Amino acid sequence: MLNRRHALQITAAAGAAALLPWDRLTGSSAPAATTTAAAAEAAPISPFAHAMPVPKVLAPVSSTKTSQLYELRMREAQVEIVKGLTSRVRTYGGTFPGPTIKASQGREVVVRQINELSVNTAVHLHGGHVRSEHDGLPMDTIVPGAERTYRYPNDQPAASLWYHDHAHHLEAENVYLGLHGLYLLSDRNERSLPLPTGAHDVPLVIRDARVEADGTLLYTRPSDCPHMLVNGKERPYFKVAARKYRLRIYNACANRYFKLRFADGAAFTQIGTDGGLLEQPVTRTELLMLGGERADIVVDFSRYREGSSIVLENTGALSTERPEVMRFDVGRATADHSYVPRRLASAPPVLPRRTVQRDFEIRTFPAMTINGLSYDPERVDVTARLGATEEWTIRNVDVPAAPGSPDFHLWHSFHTHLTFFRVLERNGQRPGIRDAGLKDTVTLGPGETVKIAMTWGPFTGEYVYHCHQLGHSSGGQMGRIDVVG
Ligand SMILES: [Cu+2]
Repeated sequence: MLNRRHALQITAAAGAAALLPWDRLTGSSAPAATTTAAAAEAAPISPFAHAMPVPKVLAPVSSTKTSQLYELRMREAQVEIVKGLTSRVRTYGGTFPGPTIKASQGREVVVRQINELSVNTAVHLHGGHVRSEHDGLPMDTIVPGAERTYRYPNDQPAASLWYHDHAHHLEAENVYLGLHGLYLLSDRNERSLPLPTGAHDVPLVIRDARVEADGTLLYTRPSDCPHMLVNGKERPYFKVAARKYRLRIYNACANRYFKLRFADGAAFTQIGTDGGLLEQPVTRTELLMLGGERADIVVDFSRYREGSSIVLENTGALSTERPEVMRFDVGRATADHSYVPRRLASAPPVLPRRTVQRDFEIRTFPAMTINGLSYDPERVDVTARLGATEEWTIRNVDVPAAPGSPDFHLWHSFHTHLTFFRVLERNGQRPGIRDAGLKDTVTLGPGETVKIAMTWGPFTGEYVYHCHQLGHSSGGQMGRIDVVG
């Protein structure tokens, strides 16, 4: 039933659309690269024209037993996203997405970031437990021509992390235009498991885009982004052997969710989430993921005949969009001694008593706010004690869109810096598989409520929590938390 409140909301959605941050940004601060073509026409879509690349692994400049030093220059580059077109993008080190940093638990990673772009940047290690001054806070920016050295202690278990831009009001556009890369942290436990490794451990960085007919990568609203990129290429194909693969899936979209499934409905095994390996694997057929979330899965392609193809599709695509995300082309069977063990990691420690309860209301209309407030870096929204375990109830008060109309802007993905959390409840019920394990980003559909719990630490200092629909965080859907001793 379309009730009055609902109808008003739709009207508000139409009227407020001009105020949404992707509009503001494309109109004002966007560089020539994104504004020269006035959103004329998107490049035509011809799926499976590219082989999917795997982002290259960055070599350290120097390393010792306890530390590795890396260097990255943030600069513009020309890349081919849609076959035959050249797009200007913002990169870490000239590649789109950036190079992968491989880290090990117990060995510090130091990254010297040099900003050769014409915009402010700040580098955040998403899911990394790092000191405040190395967290890439929105106001802790690297101005054009400057540099900054970030230190990551890697004092946490194996997890599929990523580094990306976080500069105040600019993160959505900066990430969209290319400022993101993977950070794969391993540990002794993970290395001891019989999971697929090496060439059979493949990241899939999935995101939408709008590439204009002249090649311009245009930052705009997600419903105007018909292209779907995996590892920087529009709807690629990937040749696999008929064996098991570990696929680390990232939703790196600035502003949309997807619902991923194999076109034949085939089941796969989820082994990890944001915070690393699950205690035990689970069988799934679909992944609902919003910006910032990761899912680590194992897929057995030996079930397919040599020469067959299987499409990964997004059933969350708009009806005007193509659902294909990428295609796996299955080759011959090879020896495969990998398997998914019944136990992957030890159970996370039991949460101590929750001493503090907090409530958060997150909304898109009339403005991008949390508890009615837009982010102000000078205002402390939450003060938490180091070591305190807190319970946060987060409500998405936006109501569903009319059936069939785009609703990406009404979803929120709540992300905390510094520490992982556990989802205790979703809409008053025990959480399901998609909320299992340690999380740093939790998805809220319109009208949904989640209850999460976390222990604040291991460091004191200033941090943030925010919606990881980056258009929303850029628009103010973010709060400041100070952890005090
Ligand atoms: Cu949001």
